[in-house]
Amino acid sequence: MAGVASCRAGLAARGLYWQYARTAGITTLCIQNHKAPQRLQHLPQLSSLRTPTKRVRQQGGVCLSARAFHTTPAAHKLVPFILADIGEGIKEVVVREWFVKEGDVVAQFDSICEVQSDKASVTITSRYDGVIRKLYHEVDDTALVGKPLVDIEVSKEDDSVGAEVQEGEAIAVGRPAEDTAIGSGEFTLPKGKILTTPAVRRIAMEHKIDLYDVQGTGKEGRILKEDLLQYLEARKSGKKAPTPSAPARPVVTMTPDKPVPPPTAAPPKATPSLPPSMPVILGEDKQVAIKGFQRAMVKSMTQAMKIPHFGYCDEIDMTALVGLRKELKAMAEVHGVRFSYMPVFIKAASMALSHFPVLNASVDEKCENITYKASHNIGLAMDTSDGLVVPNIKGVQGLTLLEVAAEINRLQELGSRGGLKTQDITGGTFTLSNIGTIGGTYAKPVILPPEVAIGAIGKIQVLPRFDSSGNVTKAHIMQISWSADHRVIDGATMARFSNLWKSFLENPATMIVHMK
Ligand code: CAO
Repeated sequence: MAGVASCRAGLAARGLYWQYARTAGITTLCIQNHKAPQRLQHLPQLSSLRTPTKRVRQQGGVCLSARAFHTTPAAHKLVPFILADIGEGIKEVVVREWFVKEGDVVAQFDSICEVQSDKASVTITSRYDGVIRKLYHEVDDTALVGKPLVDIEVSKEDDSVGAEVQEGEAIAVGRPAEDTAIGSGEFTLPKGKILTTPAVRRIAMEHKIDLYDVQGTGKEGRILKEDLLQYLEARKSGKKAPTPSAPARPVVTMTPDKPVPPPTAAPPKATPSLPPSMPVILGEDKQVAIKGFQRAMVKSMTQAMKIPHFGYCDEIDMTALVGLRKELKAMAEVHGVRFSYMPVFIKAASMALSHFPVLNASVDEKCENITYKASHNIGLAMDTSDGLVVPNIKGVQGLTLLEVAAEINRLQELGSRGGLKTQDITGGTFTLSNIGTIGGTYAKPVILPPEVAIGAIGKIQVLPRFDSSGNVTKAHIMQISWSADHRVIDGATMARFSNLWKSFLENPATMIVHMK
């Protein structure tokens, strides 16, 4: 009895595989469906499957040319699918979800699983075709980089074996024109090139969506997951989904012809709020492994506490900004952007950093070198259902307030569903933590190494203050608590930076005048 050869790409994509048996010089070819493993076709007495004219007719009515098959005895092999280095020094990940089970047929770019590192979540996809034979981990297990995730049975001729990709880069998918779906119930991806990720392709297939109908808003028209979800949502609600010829996303530019509604009603929240707190009653002690983002916190905060922190606090009179924010919020709403105070805090920080570049810097582990960072990649501490995570907004120095707000919206949306990617979370150069959205006045923020400074923002409160004539007035007051690496930042620098940041917030007109 000869071995079983796994299918080539075309068959695998259809959920089919082929196998042959050779007994007493007689070769038998079978095409089988893994999902419903009944025998579809049986061709006795084939001595050579290389015969170009042989055609195998499936009972379901589909023709497949036998020319596509190459047969050599024992043409299959079992390959451990290794978790490749996913960069950023990540050594281990937690398996969050499996997209395959043992016995499943996978084709190139099919999602294998979703893993979470201590920095972000990543979809692991296959680059070759085969049958999953073994899963090495349960959900929530820790998987090590360089060790197998799954065993896949592949054809010996598959020269792509050993390669795997993560869903970070968009991948061009498309089928050659001659590819057709099997059976009337099957769905085929559109022909030609579509730029998207494997996860998007999988969702599209599950929901029978023609990706050509979906507006891609990513770089060079790539279809992002949000685009597809938006399309699905529109389809469900019966609304017309944006088509590729019409922009699907709010264009973040100020257009003078658009009427700006008066700053009155609060817009509905774009992101789901966290569930209300419930008392937790534990019958007995419970030990839980520290994983995911919490693991990141252990590492970075342990490292951070080796840094001598310098603390500096002040209060900001936000009265003028509270008024202006109402207008900005209404303007942003026209563009589909939710506008809180955070974009102003972040943009003002960037403007102040331009005057104090030593605060937008990083130091090496032994603190022997300091690198002044060209880009202001400002991190914002984010409270998510997965815990604290600090994504950053890249190149704030070149962004408008509205663009900063749109980016915060995007990061919050991703953060709320554990979808932040490595690129969102790495490369920060300075951090702000707005704990005031939850409460509190002062904080003692801990620097996120290798950065050198961080600010914690308190809650805006209405408090009595004296005006310039000595009269008591109602003011909107907010506290700021800075921490800086005292090995490289002196108190005077921190105070001067804070004064400048404060002046932008207290007199927003000065900020507008100096904004580039
Ligand atoms: N004081 C009072 N109200 C504030 C505020 C402050 N300091 N900052 C923001 N708000 C308001 C916002 O304007 C918004 O009100 P509107 O609906 O009227 O606009 C509301 O609070 C909720 O804001 P938000 O949280 O949705 O958005 P944001 O941009 O202000 O903040 C983010 C985003 C990510 C910073 C915030 O959601 C968050 O996670 N904060 C917690 C950060 C944290 O955990 N820090 C500790 C780190 S150390 O463990």
